[in-house]
Amino acid sequence: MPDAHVPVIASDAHLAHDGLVELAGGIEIPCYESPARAVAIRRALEAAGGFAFAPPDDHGLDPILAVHDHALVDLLEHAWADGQAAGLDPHRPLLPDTFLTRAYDGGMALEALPVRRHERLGAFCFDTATPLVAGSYDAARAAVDVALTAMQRVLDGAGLAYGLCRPPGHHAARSMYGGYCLFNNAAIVAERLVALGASRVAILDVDYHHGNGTQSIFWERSDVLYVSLHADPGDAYPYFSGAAGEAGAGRGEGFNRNLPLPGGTDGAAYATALADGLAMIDTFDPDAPLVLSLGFDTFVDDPIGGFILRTDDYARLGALVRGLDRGVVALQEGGYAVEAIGANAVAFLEGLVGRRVAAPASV
Ligand code: OKP
Ligand code: ZN
Repeated sequence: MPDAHVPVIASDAHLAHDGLVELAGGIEIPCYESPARAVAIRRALEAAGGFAFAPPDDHGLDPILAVHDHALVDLLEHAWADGQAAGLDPHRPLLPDTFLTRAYDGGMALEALPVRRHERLGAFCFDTATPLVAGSYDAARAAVDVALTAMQRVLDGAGLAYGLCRPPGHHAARSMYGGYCLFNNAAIVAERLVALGASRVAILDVDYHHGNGTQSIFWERSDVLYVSLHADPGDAYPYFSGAAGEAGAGRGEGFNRNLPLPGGTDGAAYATALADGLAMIDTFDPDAPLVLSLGFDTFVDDPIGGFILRTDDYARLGALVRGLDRGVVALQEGGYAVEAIGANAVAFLEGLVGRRVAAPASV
């Protein structure tokens, strides 16, 4: 092995964030975003070797409050207990049923919203796929700590660190959760890098879905470039953002770059688009490590994705990102083919660090 072991930051707090069900198209189905995903990734990295696991350090609330409204944090912290105090079934997750959409003219002031926070959910949540249970808040806090600890490893000199975040983050906006995401791990890391002195931070998002939360958080910012490859929102979740023309506003105009791709996109077409995205980042010339929102729901067998990437493709994509020749804070986002997600993570990270993927001894 030419390289030192890659730091992998992981916490077991995610195990208690087990929402059991999501509502998809009005149907109650088992959560795609399950503890088994992170367990599978961890096992595969352990089996592959070359990865050094460590728990996260506690970074406190301040980095979260630099990105998210206090009201969202408060909601996620207390909605479960408020619901329990009101007599809700402890074996059923919280899912909002009434949504404060922008068509709701004359929306109530925060102070006027229901006092019991489980009755406020729909003012902060945009879909029915994101159940909350007793352990959700602690898991979300731990995922942020995982991300910030991975960031710190790279600042301390590791060329690459991987944060095994769960829940994922890229759909979470300043005052909105959803899309399986509670806090925006990648955005919190980017904002923290700025707070530590960076003047140009790039976020590259290769999850299958558009990171509407990350886009909106940095929409008017020129110091954080958001580049996202994702399924065309014309026929893919999250439907209402991710078009190529969404470029940012004000000082942020030009610093949001969406690269929507059609259903059926394969590894070769994806690599071409990724090279375009990497060129944008190279031109931007970040003065901080790259923040990588890393999803594997572009995989051919992903149950909710429509691309056809294969495990070998991820090694190639990782190698492409390696070509940027910058430090990388890789943070786990989506990927729901649990049987393959471990191999896909190993392939990508091996490519990213410049190691062969499971090369036979004879080669
Ligand atoms: C989270 B991440 C489409 C239902 C989509 C939510 C998907 C959240 C994806 N019919 N449900 O970006 O992987
Ligand atoms: Zn996704």
